[in-house]
Amino acid sequence: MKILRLEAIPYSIPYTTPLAFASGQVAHAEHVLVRIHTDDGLVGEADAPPRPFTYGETQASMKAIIDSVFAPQLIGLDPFDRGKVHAVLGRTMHNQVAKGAVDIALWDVLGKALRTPVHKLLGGFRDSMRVSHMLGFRPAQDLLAEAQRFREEYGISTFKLKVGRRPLALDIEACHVLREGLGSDVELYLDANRGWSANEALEVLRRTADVGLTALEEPCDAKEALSRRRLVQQSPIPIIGDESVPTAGDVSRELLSGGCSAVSLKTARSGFTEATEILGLCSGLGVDVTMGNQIDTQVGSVATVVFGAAHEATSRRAGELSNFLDMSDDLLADPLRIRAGRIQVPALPGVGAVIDEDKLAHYRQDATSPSPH
Ligand code: MUC
Ligand code: MG
Repeated sequence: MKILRLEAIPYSIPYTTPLAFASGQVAHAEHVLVRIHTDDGLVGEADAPPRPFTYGETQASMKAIIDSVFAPQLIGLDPFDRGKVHAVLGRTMHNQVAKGAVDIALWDVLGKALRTPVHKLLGGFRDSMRVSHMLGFRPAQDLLAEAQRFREEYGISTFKLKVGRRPLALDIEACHVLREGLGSDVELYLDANRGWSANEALEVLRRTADVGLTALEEPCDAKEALSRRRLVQQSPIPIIGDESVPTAGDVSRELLSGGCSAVSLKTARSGFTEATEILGLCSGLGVDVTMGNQIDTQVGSVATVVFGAAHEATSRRAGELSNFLDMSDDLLADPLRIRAGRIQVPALPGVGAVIDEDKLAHYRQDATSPSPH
């Protein structure tokens, strides 16, 4: 089998409830659907969500790097020769999200070629994952109402609250309002997206000591190495690295320098191959991992659940899988469902994200003719 052609299809779907957080806001899913065609007629697919404020990639840059740099080097390779594929991708620095989508699309090809769910190829540990929902910037009472609705409608009992880059009192108030309103059987943790200094983070941890938070994600920039290490040493709860740890090398640096004590794994920026390396590194070092959300569509959330449910260590904690609920529409032919707080792994060959072609035709932003490769 040989790679025949790559497509990078830009599309845009509006959010009904835009998500705002310390490092940005997302009101439209302006993503790229990556398709890899093989000479025996298989097509592998994956979603690439650019986060310019976090990784520097844009929808246009992802399309350009796939069309003009990755495609010419990958065409003609056998998708099973994963070492060759990754040597090619690794020659280009950065562009983690574009590489992640190419990697997942190739895994999709492998699963389809073997007529096997990729979830089984990766480990097949469970057939579903518990869901954690991410709450963006809103007044505290609105956040509580949203969390209560998600608990009642979907059975979700783990929430990640976005904090940072606004008065500390607002974040502290939101923590207390959520805990008082939701009771003690709900898990709450925070993500500041680099919106605080280490000292501010310590102050918030002191003033929320009675809230029972389970973790704090990316409190301040990883470049503030000394103060981050002090925060990790003094914090009573794990400090999760997220945007500071997109690659296995970054994970090594942050863990070994004491910049974080747990890791958020995101298939959107690490693909399945690098996510496997990161998972091995964390397991070997005895470090907890969480399956994170890159503000993913249903297509991206399927990839997260496929990887997360495949391993014991990634399915221990609830994965961030539900932000597609804030979108007005999606590309999946068979929409994802959250029941009793869980999402089921699709039992289909490949990754299992089947695209609705009418929806793609409706939301795609390019001409519908295939790209030159
Ligand atoms: C998160 O966990 O930080 C925000 C930016 C991004 O890349 O992912 C989200 C959620
Ligand atoms: Mg985060």
